[in-house]
Amino acid sequence: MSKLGIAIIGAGMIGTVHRRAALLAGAEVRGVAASSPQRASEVARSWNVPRAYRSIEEVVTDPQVQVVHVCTPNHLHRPMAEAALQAGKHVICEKPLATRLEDAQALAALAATTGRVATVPFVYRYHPVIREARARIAQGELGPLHLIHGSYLQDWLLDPARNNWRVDPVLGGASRVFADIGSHWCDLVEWTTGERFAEVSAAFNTVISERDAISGQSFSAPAAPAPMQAVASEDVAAAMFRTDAGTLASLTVSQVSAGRHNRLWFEIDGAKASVAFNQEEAERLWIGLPDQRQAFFVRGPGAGSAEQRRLSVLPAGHAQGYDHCFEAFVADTYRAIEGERPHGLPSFEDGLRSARIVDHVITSARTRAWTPIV
Ligand code: SOE
Repeated sequence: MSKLGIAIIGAGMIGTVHRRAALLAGAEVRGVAASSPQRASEVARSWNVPRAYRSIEEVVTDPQVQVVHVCTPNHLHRPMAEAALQAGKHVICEKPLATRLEDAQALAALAATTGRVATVPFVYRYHPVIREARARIAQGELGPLHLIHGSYLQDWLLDPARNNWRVDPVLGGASRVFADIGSHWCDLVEWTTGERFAEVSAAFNTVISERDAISGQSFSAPAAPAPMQAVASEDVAAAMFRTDAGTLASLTVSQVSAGRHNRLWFEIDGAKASVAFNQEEAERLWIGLPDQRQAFFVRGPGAGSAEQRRLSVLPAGHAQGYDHCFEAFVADTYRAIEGERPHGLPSFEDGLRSARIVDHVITSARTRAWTPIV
């Protein structure tokens, strides 16, 4: 069988993650588009790929390309994904699917019309122990849920000298920390529990009111001092949810919490047992039991649910992490293109669901009111 040809639009941190995952899944990277034709040429040279695209038209008219990976800043997700779908390509579009709910609705509708495979990398679903937690909850091992709580904390924007396109609402969207990382937590918790958030009460805070000008660097401070810019997106957020089953949930999100680099954490407490997951220690799932008992389920191919074993590509004790999640997600997207139906593959419908939650979180934060998620 011939190799799947792919194009990557956007050559920042996440573009390189997509590239590696695509190569490992057996695809051929036909070309790359970047923030300028010159940058595209530089990246094409260093990736050793045949084409440096100068425009989205060049990407979507390349007959060698079957899948377009959209890895640009958020405001470009809709036009890029739309052009690719209209040209008959399959699409992997970075989250958030779009910066406005209407745009996410349009993309999900278009994907459904074209029938192409269209996925969004909510990749934390691909931690094997997440699959284990989901299977245990589905089998009733936790009993009815009593409470969900957690946080997603980072610190890469703690320093006011750091800035990034995500901070600018025009490029990143009206919400920053919630849309960027709160969205992952919500997707993960809804998917793991099978319950859906039905209403929300949220609050945002911008704790660093001015930052150095955007440097173009993703996760590093600018080399030279630049004039300060006012910040118009939130650094921290808190949200309370009630699910459709009546379970109360609370979430704290931050990009300014010193020492927390990418700590997505949640605990789900049921009538019979609890489970807790920490993305920074994703080799094990904590299980809390009555009568002073606790346990850990350790990731590995030798035990646990079928999905946990499928995604455990290394033996227990040989740590898997973020990259493996991404690789499994991209491989599953390509399997879907071949006609398979991989379990838990996050689609544009899931991207739309996320955009809907973010939209209502923003409304709740603005109005200071409990808001139904409809
Ligand atoms: C930056 O906050 C970021 O790279 C997010 O954009 C990703 O979605 C998350 O997985 C890790 O952090």
